[in-house]
Amino acid sequence: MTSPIRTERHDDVLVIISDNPPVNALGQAVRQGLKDGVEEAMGDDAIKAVVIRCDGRTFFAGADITEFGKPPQGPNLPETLDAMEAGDKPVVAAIHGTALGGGCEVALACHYRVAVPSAKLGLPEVKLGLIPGAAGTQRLPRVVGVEAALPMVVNGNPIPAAKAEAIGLVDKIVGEDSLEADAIAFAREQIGKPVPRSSEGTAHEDGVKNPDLFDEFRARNARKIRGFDAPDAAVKAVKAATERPYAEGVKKERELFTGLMSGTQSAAMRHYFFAERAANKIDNVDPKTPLIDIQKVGVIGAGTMGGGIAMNFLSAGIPVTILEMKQDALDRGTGVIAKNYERTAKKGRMKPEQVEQAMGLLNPTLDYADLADCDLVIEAVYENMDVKKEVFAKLDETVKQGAILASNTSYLNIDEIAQATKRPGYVLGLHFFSPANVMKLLEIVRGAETRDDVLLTSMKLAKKIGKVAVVAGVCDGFIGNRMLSPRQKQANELIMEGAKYWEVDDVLLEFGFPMGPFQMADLAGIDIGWHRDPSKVTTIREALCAAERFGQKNGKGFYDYDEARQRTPSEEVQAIIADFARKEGTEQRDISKDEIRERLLYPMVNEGAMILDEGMAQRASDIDVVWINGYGWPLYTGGPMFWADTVGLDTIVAGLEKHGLPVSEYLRRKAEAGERFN
Ligand code: 3H9
Repeated sequence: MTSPIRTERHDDVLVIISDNPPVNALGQAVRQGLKDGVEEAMGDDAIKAVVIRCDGRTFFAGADITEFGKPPQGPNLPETLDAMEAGDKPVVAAIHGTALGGGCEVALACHYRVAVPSAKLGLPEVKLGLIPGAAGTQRLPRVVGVEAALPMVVNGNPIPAAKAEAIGLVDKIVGEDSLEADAIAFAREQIGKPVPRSSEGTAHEDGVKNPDLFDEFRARNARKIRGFDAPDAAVKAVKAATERPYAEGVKKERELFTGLMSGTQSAAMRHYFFAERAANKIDNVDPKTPLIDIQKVGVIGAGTMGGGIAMNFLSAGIPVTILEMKQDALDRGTGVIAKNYERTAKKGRMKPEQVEQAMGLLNPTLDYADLADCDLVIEAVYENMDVKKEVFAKLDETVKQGAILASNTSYLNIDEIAQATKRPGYVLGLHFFSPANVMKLLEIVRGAETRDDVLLTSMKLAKKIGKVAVVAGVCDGFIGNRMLSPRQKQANELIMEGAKYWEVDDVLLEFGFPMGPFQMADLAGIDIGWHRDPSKVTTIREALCAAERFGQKNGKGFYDYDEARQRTPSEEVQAIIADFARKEGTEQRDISKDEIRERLLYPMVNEGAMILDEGMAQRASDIDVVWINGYGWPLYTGGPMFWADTVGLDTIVAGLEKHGLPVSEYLRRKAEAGERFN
């Protein structure tokens, strides 16, 4: 097999080039080639300097994740990089694209780094449940200081070249189209000078002088990193750089890295990495199918959902015509959009001119005729089949042929909606999650007749507006809400049987969800859909409304809220629940946290199994992507189906049986065969 690494001589400079598509991951052959290239340079007196660069779309984007978990094959990255740094001939990293993880560590082991303006550098290992493992946590703080290194290592977000230059990670920004020539010239300028070695840098002394930096950073990021093991290890590793000599720090990094690599969190997060990419692929659809050009989008309904949906496109520079029935609703809707943008600008996440640009692309209207030239129209009106059918029939008449008509319904039958038009092939579901301008998930619901180009175009568009899209089949609640339903049912039954509602919430919080069902109800408003008659009380929710407990909005719902919105369980509510149980003849008993967890989560796995069996999700990992992005399922468990694999499907089946809950044939079969979902 030919090596992905080649060398080219430019007089006294040796250029080592990697060509390992798609992202120049540092697999075994690349590491071997790099090692050989460095040896070639060091052993040749005619070579005075070295440049390392990559062909294709990016500098090394990190270690090859597909090698993780397999027996290691030498040479390993740390030893390759140590040999490179140890030499006296200047080595220059010439960076374009994204120098990530191990790739950033290659750059750090080089004596110098030059980058094109569009390049990005980062250590995203925490997003895979890891920390850098080739001395990145020890070299980086010695180059840029602890204060600049901590967010890079602990949060894992890449930084642009200009910022990298500002903190001293990049020595020079070079021409976007002249990277190699500029890097060779730069390398030549360094010949004869003593080489700066990152491992000998002193910038980390900011953390030696002020060790409080670490605790302060932890406190500032507490919410973001709750439950994750890797960020904590990342802080420890950077701290080691300030407390120990370099070689000792590297040892500490290795120990932490190895611990994480063998743990379940990293396995789960690596699973998620590939799951998100797999979700992009649609079975039985030729990826080369020509796409429909989307220049202009229409949105029906300027309420919370419609407004949020519109913002996605406006922010991506796509004009939106938004339609309402009445002028005041239209004005209210556009006002909310403007306010949301202003708030974002105030937080510094958008420039005023960007707000102006986005708002300039918004065209509010009361007239269906204004939607005629849209390429895609998304309906976000009231969840009622008759209303939706009426809207789609009208859209079919007004909007040009060849345009896509989508419904944002969260559970209604897309095929039935499509039949209201004469173009069912152009109809599909685009199910956004609230707040639609923030939440990453988009369920793309494929109707029986949805055309391949309509589906592929929607997938591509989702990526353009920054969404993570998953294809779902037509069934009640699609993937996400369909699985939420058995959890909600259990939550309600548990509190009737004696579990405290705050314990139900706490079990999910402890599991890693941002909130439980009763906190969620308080946040959304208990009175949603209430008939407003306090004398008619047939459910716990109605009883809460009758007692004027409407949720967070009036300071009391399931919980009592103080001014800082801190929740305290309410005795009044507990009495209401107990009263209901008595009236229904349900005997209340103590229920353990284990039982609560099993009864909430196992039925979801069972529903997920049925979704798979019916072909409503293309693959188990798609279900994981839905729940992680749309419902706060903790990423570090890999999603419901991956988590079920780690628990063991036989344990899930036994748990369901123990609690008298249904077990689908598919789940039982898989458990009996000792199989996994993923
Ligand atoms: C590390 O470095 C640990 C070290 O510290 C330890 C050393 C001892 N490996 O995302 P895309 C595949 S940990 C293998 O669609 P984009 C990806 O699966 C690593 N494969 O493209 C996909 O395959 P497919 C730290 C990889 O342009 C294809 O490449 N590095 C890797 O939207 C295209 O990917 C990271 O965490 C990899 N490292 O985004 C960076 N990376 O076509 C991870 C990608 O079959 N990567 N693939 O579906 C990324 O963030 C993005 O891929 C990147 C490109 C920004 C590079």
